[in-house]
This record gives sequence, C-alpha cells and structure tokens, in this order.
Amino acid sequence: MFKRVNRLAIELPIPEYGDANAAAAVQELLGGKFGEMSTLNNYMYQSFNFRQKGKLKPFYDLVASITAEEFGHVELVSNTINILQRGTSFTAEPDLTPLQNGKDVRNTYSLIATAQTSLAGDSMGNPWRGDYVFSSGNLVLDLLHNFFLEVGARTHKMRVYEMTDHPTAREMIGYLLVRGGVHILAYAKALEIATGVDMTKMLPIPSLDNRVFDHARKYEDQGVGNVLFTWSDGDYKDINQIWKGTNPSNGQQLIVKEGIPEGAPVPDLSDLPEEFAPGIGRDEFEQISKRLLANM
Ligand code: MN3
Repeated sequence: MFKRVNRLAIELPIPEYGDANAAAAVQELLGGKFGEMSTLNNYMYQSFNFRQKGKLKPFYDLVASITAEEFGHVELVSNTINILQRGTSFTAEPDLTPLQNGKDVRNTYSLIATAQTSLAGDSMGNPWRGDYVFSSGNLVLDLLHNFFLEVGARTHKMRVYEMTDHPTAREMIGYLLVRGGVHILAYAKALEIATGVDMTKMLPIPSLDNRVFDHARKYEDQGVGNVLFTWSDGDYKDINQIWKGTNPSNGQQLIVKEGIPEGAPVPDLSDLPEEFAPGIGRDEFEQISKRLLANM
C-alpha cells in the first residue's frame, strides 16, 4: 500500500514570471519515455511482479522503495510545470480573448484541456504509454534496464537544463540530477552484487559531473547524493545490504535513512477565472461553506 504525505520533495522558487514554452520542454521529464512517470511505473510494476521477494529481499526492497520516491518526483515535475505556466493568460471577459497567448505557445493543448497545468505526456504532446514499462521478471535484466533508464533520464534532464534558465525548472532539475544519480549508483551496486560486474567504472554517463550544474551543486554539497531513503515507517530496510560503502563520485559514506525526506510545502495555484478553474466564485463558495458546516 501507499501512504501519501502532503509535502513536496523540495521548495520550488515561484517567480512572478512563467515560461509556457519551458513548461512544454519540461513535460519530457514528466511523461516522456525517460520521464518520471516511466521510472515510477517501471519500478512499481517490477515490484508488484517480483518473484522470490523473500529470498532476494534486498533487491525487492530497493525497487519497491525507489518506486515511492519516483511518485514524489512525478509530483515535483508536475508542480514545476504548473508554476512555469504562470502568467500565460490574463483575466478578462471572453470577448477580450484572455487566452490569446495559447495560440502561440508550443503546448496549446494545455490551455484547452488542463487549465495550464501538467499533462501525462511528453514535450511533443505524445501521451505517456504503458509500453514504456519493462518488467521481464529476470532480475539482472530488469536491473540492467533500470540502470539504462536512469542514465537516459539523466541525459534528458541535462538537455532540458540547457534549454531553460527559468529558476523553477532549474531548481527541480538540479535536485533530480542528484537524486537520479543516487538511483543510477543504486542500480549499479545492485548489479555488482547480483553479477560481480563493477558498473560504476562507466559512470558518470554522460561523462560530466553533477557539480558542473549550478543548481545541482548545492544538493551535492548537502550530501543529498549519498542518501537512500526507505520511504517507509518500518519496511524496505534491507536496501542497506546494497547501499553501502562509499560514493565513487566523492568518496563519502553512503547512508540509508529510514522514512522520507523532510520536504517542503506543496505550492498552491491561484484561480484562473478565464479558464473557469476552479470555477467557484465568492457566492458559490459561501453556499459551499454553509453546506460543509451543516449537520446533514
Ligand atoms: Mn526520478
């Protein structure tokens, strides 16, 4: 089962200005083939489908616990996309064409379908697909796939970072570059334990340190790249049989922390009357308040 916490992985800066086309690019990191929806669903199905969970418990614990982190990454990228779309339209009567900018931004569909929020799709508007999930049932093959998936995801994050300097996008990508680096190393270490092959010798892929990115350096300095969480109150502790030793990128001790990171408040979105979202005016809200408080 899953328990939900109303916190976001990190605090996202919310500048006055948005960048709707940056939001369209960031969609790739959400619903692209190598986006967070893919890492989430790959590990989720692999954990559901895992055979011999008891015998191979450290590997099961690894895939199961990272699943929960990926859920939070989907949440983080979605929130980033929502913040990036601030200021795309203006509030006015319909005949003043308040959504006129929607014709000229790359993701016109977002203004029409989701009131300027995230979509379960990629940077080109393609829907996320279930066949992005690889769950072969062969442990080494699935781990190898996950290693590849995380390295591909890292590449896409680096390229989107190079595409936009919007502070919200960069904060999110800087953090996820570091957390993605943790998952790359975790799958590399799992593969080494499963096969004896030292995958870490080929890292980093692409061959560029996270510290080159201004917005990732802060998180590297905080040691965010050395920690693997269990994302549980008492389960998945056997990840400590895989996540041990030192981090080859900085020589520091790897740490397993029980539970979840502290997190930050979830950003709220103001109303967009021109999108009829949420479509509850002052009069309706007064009626709703009365009904909420009434003993029915
Ligand atoms: Mn992730």
